[in-house]
Formats: sequence, C-alpha cells, structure tokens
Amino acid sequence: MCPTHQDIGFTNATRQYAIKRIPPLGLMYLSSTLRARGYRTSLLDLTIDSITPERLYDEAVAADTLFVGFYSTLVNAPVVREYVRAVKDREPDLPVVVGGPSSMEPHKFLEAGVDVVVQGEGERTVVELAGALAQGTDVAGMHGTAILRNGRVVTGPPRKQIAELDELPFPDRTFTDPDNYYDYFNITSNQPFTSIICSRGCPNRCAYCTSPSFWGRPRYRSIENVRDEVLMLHETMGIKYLDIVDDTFNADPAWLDRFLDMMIGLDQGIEWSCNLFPFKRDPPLEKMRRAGCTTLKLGVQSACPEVLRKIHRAPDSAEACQRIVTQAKGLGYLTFLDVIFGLPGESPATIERNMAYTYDVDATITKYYRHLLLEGSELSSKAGEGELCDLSPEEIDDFVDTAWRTFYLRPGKVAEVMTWFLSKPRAYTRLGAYLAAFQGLGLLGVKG
Ligand code: B12
Ligand code: SF4
Repeated sequence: MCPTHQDIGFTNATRQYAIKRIPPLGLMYLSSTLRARGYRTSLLDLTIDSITPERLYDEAVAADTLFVGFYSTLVNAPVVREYVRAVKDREPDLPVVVGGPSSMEPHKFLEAGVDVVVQGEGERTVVELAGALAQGTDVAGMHGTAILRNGRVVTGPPRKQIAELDELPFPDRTFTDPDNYYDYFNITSNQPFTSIICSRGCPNRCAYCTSPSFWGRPRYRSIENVRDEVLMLHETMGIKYLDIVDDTFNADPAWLDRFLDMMIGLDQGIEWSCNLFPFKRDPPLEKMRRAGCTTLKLGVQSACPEVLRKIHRAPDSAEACQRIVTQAKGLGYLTFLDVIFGLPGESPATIERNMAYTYDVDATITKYYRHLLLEGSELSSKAGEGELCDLSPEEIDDFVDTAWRTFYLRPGKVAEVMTWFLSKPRAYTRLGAYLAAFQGLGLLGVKG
C-alpha cells in the first residue's frame, strides 16, 4: 500500500517554557524518517503553541490520520495522558502512540488508553508500526513495542540499535521555526539557535540515569555527516548557535578532536554549547573555545564521595568538575553546574557539603534539583528495597529552595550574573521572561 495518503501527527506536549525552548529532536527525527518513506507528517510543539487538550484533535488530526504520537518524559507524562484522553474522547478508534524516555514504564500509558508504546530508539519501530497500522495487521509482539492485550501488557523483543546513525535523515525542521526557540538561560546563546545531536548513548552508568538502559552502547555520527547538517543549518536557516544535546560530548576524545578540527575549519563563527562529564582526563577546553564553544554544562550531582560511589561515579569526580570549571571560567566560558539533592546516602550533612562545594566552585550558574526516580534507571529498579535516603521529599525541596536562594543572593554572584547578562544587549528585551522564571524558582520569594 502506498503510504503517501497517510498523515501522522506528532505532539510534544508539556508546559510552555518561559526561558528555555528547545526543538524536539526526537519527534523531528521520526518525522523525517517517515517522510523519507512517503508518509505525510505534522508536528505540534506545545511548548510553543499552547493548545488545550480539547482543541488538540482539531489541530492535529486530519481525515486520513494514521496515528497520533506523543513524546513523553516522567515530568510531562500526566499532561500527555490528559491529551490522550481528549483525543480518545473524540475518536476512540484513532490509534494513539507514545514514545520517549517514559516508554520504559508502558503500563502507565496503556492503562490510560494509549494503543501502542514505542520503547527506546524510535525510527525503525515507527516505520514498521506505520506499515502495520496502514495495513491493519496486528502489532502485538513487534520489536520495541508494548500493547495491552486482555488487560496484560504484551511487550515485543527490544529493538536492535541503529548501528549507523549516518543512515538517518537529518531531523525534519519544517515545523519548528527557529525564531520560536531560544535559550535565555544560556546567556551566550545567539539567535537563531537550534539543537543537534551527534551521538546516542553514554559510556557511564550513573545509577539515577536512564541513558544506559534507553540508548545502549554509545554510537557516533561521522564528522562529515555532522558537518553537512551544521552547514545546512547555517546556510539555509541562518543558525548561529547550536545546543549540542549529546549526553556526554567528551566521551570519545578522538571523535571530539576531529569535531573541533572540523568546526575550526568551517570558520563560520557558529557558536555552541555542550554537556561534559568529569572524566579523569580533562577536556581540551582551549581548543573547544577556538572551535566556537561558549558554554559548558556539567553535572557534578554530589560532592560527597560516599554518595558518588553509590551512583557509580568516581569519588574524585567532584574535584575533576571543579578543575574544569576553574579552567573554563579563566578561558571565558559560561559554566553551568548541576547538583542533585536526595541521591542514595544523602543527609543534611552531605547537602551542606554539597552547598559549600558549589559556592567554592562557583560556576556561573548552578542548578539544584531534587532527585527524580526515573523509569529504567538502576535506582528505580531498587525503589522497593527501602528509602534511598533519610530525607523526605518535602525536606529535600526545602534544601533545594534554600540552595538556589543562597547561591544567587550572594553579592558577588549577583554582580557576576548581571555582567554576563548585560554583555548581550538583547538581554534587556528578555528581562520580563527572566523575572518570571526566577519567580517560579522562588528566588524572589514569590511562589505560584
Ligand atoms: C534536550 C533535553 C532537554 C530539554 C528539552 C527536552 C526535549 N524534549 O528536547 C530541556 C532542557 C527543556 C529538558 C528538560 C528536562 N529534562 Co531533559 N533532556 C534533554 C536531552 C539531553 C536530549 C533530548 C533529545 O533531543 N534527545 C535525542 C532524541 C533523538 O531522542 P528522544 O527525544 O528520546 O527521541 C527518540 C526516542 O525517545 C523515541 N521517541 C521519542 N518520542 C517519541 C514519540 C513517539 C510517538 C514514538 C513512536 C517514539 C518516540 O524516538 C526518538 C528517536 O529515536 C535528554 C537526554 C537524551 N539523550 O535524550 C534529556 C532527558 C530527556 N531529560 C530528562 C530530564 C529528567 C529532564 C528534566 C526533568 C530535568 C529537570 N530535573 O528539570 C526536565 C523536564 C522536561 C520535561 N518537561 O519533560 C531525562 C528524562 C528521563 C525521564 N524518564 O523522564 C533525559 C532522558 C535525561 C536523562 N538521561 O536522564 N531536557
Ligand atoms: S547521568 Fe550523564 S554521564 Fe551519567 S549515565 Fe546519564 S548521561 Fe551518562
């Protein structure tokens, strides 16, 4: 059957972001993969267009829609279920599919009316699924899927990884106008900006993270393939800034070195940010700077060796983070540091040490998070074995609030962040968005 008459609607359903909006790469990859097979697709990003669940059907569903697909994470899962219900209320027979990081616990969606959950990497599965739905064949047992049959979750075998990422078409950017996306949190980010991903997977096995179980062993695109996409983005869309969302951009030093040579060779003035991991061997920060990198994001998660050991991180990785941040600040980078409160072994004493550590390291921006038990992580599989730490969620939240406030309300810090902020004239136009965001974080003492 020729698939060109079928329309597939994808939806990135979550709240609107005031200061950080990033194109939904996963759905964009699915869209380009399906289009390459002759399907028609549409993509609604609800972080940009605030469409109510009741209106979604009219906006996303055409007469010949084959299925509607949602991206879901732990955080947006309740919202996704609301949208699913609204679609099912209008047309119970229209297949609804959910994928994304939350797919590791499919029953949460299947029991809410979702027909198929696609688990893990989606491109191969979605093509097979679209074919089956178009032909009306049974999808039970299909690789990489879960469905509900007679009240029981029926899971197919895991989908084999895509070994050659270069075989994938570039993400479909038809529906994601770069003017709608920005990262005001990243003060160095030029407009227009977009996100790209050069690898899938991470060689580390942090116990709280889902990357190892979700993506499997790390795979890389070739430098030539990445270069072609970067050039295309720059030449056809005028992209000036790339948010490189790879889990761990410095996992393969040889690949990174070739990437840097490529960016230096391009010489287009394109700037970028990336996520680094504090490996024993420090990243080539000087060369990265010459290649256009302006912003580094590091997750230290804890400064306490006893906690780090429990999450399978080297006990000296906090020192490595400090070394990287200090060197990076000297080279003029904007530095971000993430910390998680409530990991195994956490106590008021370890939190105090974490806070003291972050003041000492003094990354430009430090973000404090409460630990979320992510589906598919090692910690979630141990969740039944007792509490992870002695602190209640409320106590952890209080520590998180206190940490945000005390870190930013230090006199020197206010001046440092303001200097970064005012170095970009366009920042003035964003003042309202910043204030709204900081209110949300409780920094101004106002809570919604
Ligand atoms: C960029 C990013 C963000 C951005 C934007 C999110 C986005 N969707 O682009 C921002 C900064 C806003 C963000 C915020 C958060 N993030 Co984030 N983020 C990422 C990151 C680094 C990259 C996302 C990406 O582009 N991936 C690449 C694409 C190709 O993969 P993908 O999106 O998963 O899509 C593939 C499959 O999942 C599947 N698929 C996806 N959707 C669908 C839909 C259908 C219908 C089908 C069939 C298949 C399918 O097919 C796709 C192609 O293979 C990921 C890590 C990662 N490697 O994915 C974390 C990640 C998604 N984030 C995570 C977390 C925890 C958060 C926060 C909660 C952090 C916090 N504490 O505040 C928030 C909450 C966000 C929210 N509201 O849901 C976790 C989610 C874990 C979970 N189970 O929910 C991840 C996986 C990181 C991790 N390893 O822990 N994040
Ligand atoms: S937290 Fe980061 S470094 Fe650790 S496994 Fe996940 S993606 Fe890799």
